[in-house]
Order: sequence, then structure tokens, then C-alpha cells
Amino acid sequence: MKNKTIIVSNRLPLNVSVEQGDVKVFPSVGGLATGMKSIHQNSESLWIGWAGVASDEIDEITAEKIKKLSIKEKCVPVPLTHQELEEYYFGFSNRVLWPLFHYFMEYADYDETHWEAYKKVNEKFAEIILENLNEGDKIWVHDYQLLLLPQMIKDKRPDISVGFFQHIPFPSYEIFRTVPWREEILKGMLGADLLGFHTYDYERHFISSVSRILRYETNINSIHVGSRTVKVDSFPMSIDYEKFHNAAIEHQLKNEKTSLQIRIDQYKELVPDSKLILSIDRLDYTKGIAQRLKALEYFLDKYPQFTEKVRLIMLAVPSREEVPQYQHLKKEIDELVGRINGKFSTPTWTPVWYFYRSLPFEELIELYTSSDVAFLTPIRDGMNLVAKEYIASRTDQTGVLILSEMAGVAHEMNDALLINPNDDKQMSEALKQALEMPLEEQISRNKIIQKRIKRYNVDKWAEDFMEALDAASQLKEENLTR
Ligand code: ADQ
Repeated sequence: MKNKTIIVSNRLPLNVSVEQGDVKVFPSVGGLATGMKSIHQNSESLWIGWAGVASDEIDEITAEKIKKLSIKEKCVPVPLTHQELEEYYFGFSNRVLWPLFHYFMEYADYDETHWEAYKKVNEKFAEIILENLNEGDKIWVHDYQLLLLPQMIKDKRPDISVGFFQHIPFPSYEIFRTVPWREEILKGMLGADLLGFHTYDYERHFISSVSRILRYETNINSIHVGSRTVKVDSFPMSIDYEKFHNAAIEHQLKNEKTSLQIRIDQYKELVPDSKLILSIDRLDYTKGIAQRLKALEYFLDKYPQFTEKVRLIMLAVPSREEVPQYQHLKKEIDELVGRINGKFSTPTWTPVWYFYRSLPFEELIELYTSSDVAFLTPIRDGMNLVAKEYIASRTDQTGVLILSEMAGVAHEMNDALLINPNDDKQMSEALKQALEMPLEEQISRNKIIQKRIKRYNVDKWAEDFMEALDAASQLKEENLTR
């Protein structure tokens, strides 16, 4: 049997729907799933994670059907009960780690039962991994829901290579030190042979936390853990460039149009020099959606000459609707969209088109290719793949990217219009600059960015990570034979 890579993440890259015993499987949306999908499809791998339905809300026959459909996709589901999800996922992961790692300290809600559930669920993942593990396999663990997993695997199988990649920021020591279970978390992560982050800053913050909290000896990109050396490095995640670029080319050659494209074309025909501004995110307080809307309001107030000439297409994918802050945010955004549309609309124009749902890939491409400006203003974002997808889809290299300097991706995109997402005035000026930017300037800015994404695509990212894991494992073997 060939050696395989076991990919482990909280969610499998699929969604399951169960209706009257009928089970269906769909691909899921989200940065991690979208990014890792091509690697999973094209290599010897197995993906372990939760399939999206609570195990105590389905009967055994349905569970068996889900398992079988998952295996077809090279996936193994981890059964999680409703209570485990409440405490481990909505509780500890999304009410402690997510807000804290994005610098929303005031949202962190420490609860001992949630922490206990987090440990138990990480153990459950470890058991299922061990059941599916063969000698020579490698394990690649993803993200903040599974921070304890690397050490749990290492305790049982020190011979196996374990890599860990974090998709969200790692905060500065001053923030991280506030977590009551900070030592256990760091020790859990340090079970990996290689720890990867999107940027050098996150890597630096992690090393500094280890050095100051655990007092372990650290170097620029390695940490001494007893007799082991753990490697730490930055790997800025990318996208499947060809998929987006080719889909954009195909879309432009196609005669058939979706109703969305027809509506967009009608608007552009009605007002010939009109411009579309695009905003796409999961509905999350880290993404700065409310601030973005306020900046648009400020812009329309300050520059009335753009009335009827610009439209913001705002796409928000429903996310974590069980967590109170997400419910409040949804309400705030509904109100802001209502206020802006109420204040500025004319009989033939509404400034904001708001979609609160996930869109099929084809429509996503239509939006990327039809929008003159991408307005991406997260308050904090580990990377932000939408920025890369937009640029990859601009086949003629036109289009303007307005990008928050707080997103990991900003480190790779000096040629975008970089803004501070808390600064209404600056965002409004950036909108004006973007809407008036000559095509030659747009092209000359995007050329460099596009070239980089094309060269450093998601396959290259995964390849680099796996090569670094192999190198780190080499060190581990030398240590074991010493
Ligand atoms: P996310 O927070 O999910 O990911 P992001 O990187 O922007 O954020 O990825 C979102 C993905 O969802 C994109 O691939 C996008 O195309 C897709 N998407 C968004 N809205 C959609 C819609 N309405 N319909 C269909 N598809 C939609 C986390 C981190 C990020 C990090 C990624 C990857 O928070 O900072 O970039 O992981 O590491």
C-alpha cells in the first residue's frame, strides 16, 4: 500500500443534507476547503473531519450512508454529538480562540466545560486518525479547532511525521497570554514536527509566546522541545489560479447568461459609465463588513456625483449563526443596508445589492469578472483568499483591489490600494481613487500581483509545506536514533 497524507480539519470538504432518510453530499465553502480541495483530489490522501450533521440527530442507517458517501470522496467522518459541537466548536473554538486570535479580546468567553469538551473532541480526532494510520503515512493537521491534536498523535506515534498549519492569525504574546490554558495549547501545537503560518509576523508571535510562556529555547525558525527540534515557518496560502483564470476565460466566451449576469448587464447598459464594487466574505465580525458599509455611506455623502453610478454587490455567506455576536452582526448589517438604500436610492437605482447566501462557483466568477473594484476590508484576516481569486479572474488584468492592511494577504500585495479598515475617510478616498483609476494604471498594478499568484499557486504552497515537513522529519529521525 502506498504511503498517504492524512489531512485533518474540523470540517470535511463536504456538506451533507439528510431529508427523509435520503442522504446527499455537496462540496463546502470556506477558505480551507476551497484551498485544499485540489490537493486532495490529485494525490494519495485521506481527509478526516466532521461531516456537518450531529451524530445524535441521525439514525445508524443514515450514519452508515454518510460514511459510505464520504469514503467515495476519500473522506472519513468524525461523529460529533450536538453537545460536543456546542461546546467544542461554537464554544471553545469560536467563542475563545477565534475572537482572541483576531484581537477581539472582549468577545472571549472562558468556560471550563467548553475547554474540557475541546480536549475530548481533539482526543476523538486522534483516535480516528490512529485507526486509519499506516506506517510511513504523514499527517497534516489544520487550524485552530485542533491545536491539541499534534501532541496527542505524537504521544502515541512518535515515529509519524506531523505537520500543522494555522489558517487564522497567531496573535501577539500580550493577547495570547490572557488565555487561561495557554501552556496546554502551546504544548499541544508543539507535538508537530513543522508548524506553518501564513505570515512571518504570526510565526514570530508564536515563537515569542513559546519562549516567554514555556521558556523553551527558540531560534528564528525552530524551537527546542526536550530532545526534539520543532520547525516553524511561514507559508502564505494561495489558490488554484488556473481554475479561476480558466473559468473566467470560459465565462467570457459563453453565450448563455445566468439571471445574475443579465441583471448586471442591464445595469451597465442603463448607466453606461457605471461601476460595480464587489464585497465577498463569510458574515463574520472580523471581516469589517459593517465598517465597509459605513465607508460607502460616507463616500456617497461626500461625493454625490457618484449617485446612480456605483453599486456595491455585497455577498455574505451565513456563518456560525448559533453564536450571539454573529446574530447581532447580521442584524446590524441588515439595518445598515436598509439605511443606506433608504437614504440614497432613486426610482431606478439602489446602491447596495445584498445577498445573504452562498453562490455557486459560476456566479462567483461572474461577479469577479464583472466588478470594477473589489472592496475587501477585514479588521483582521489570516490571509483572505478572495483577494487572490479576484485578481486571478481578471483575464485582461483590469480591476482595482482595495485591501485592508490587516489581512495576511496584504504582505503580498503592495500594489493594491491598502487601507486601514477603521478609517472611513481613507476608505472613501480609496473608493474614489479606484473608481477613477485609468485602465493602464490598473493593469500595471495587477500585472505583478497576478504573476505572483500564478507562480505561487495552492499546489506550490502545499508542495513547499510538505517538503519542509519532510526536512523537519529528517531531523526528527536523527533525534530518535541518537
Ligand atoms: P475564511 O475566513 O473562510 O478562511 P477566505 O480566505 O476569504 O476566508 O475564504 C473564503 C472562501 O469562500 C473563498 O474561497 C471564497 O471564494 C468563498 N466564498 C466566499 N463567499 C462566498 C459565497 N457567497 N458563495 C460562494 N463562495 C464564497 C480562513 C481564514 C482566512 C484564510 C483562509 C485560508 O479566515 O484568513 O485566508 O482560511 O487559509
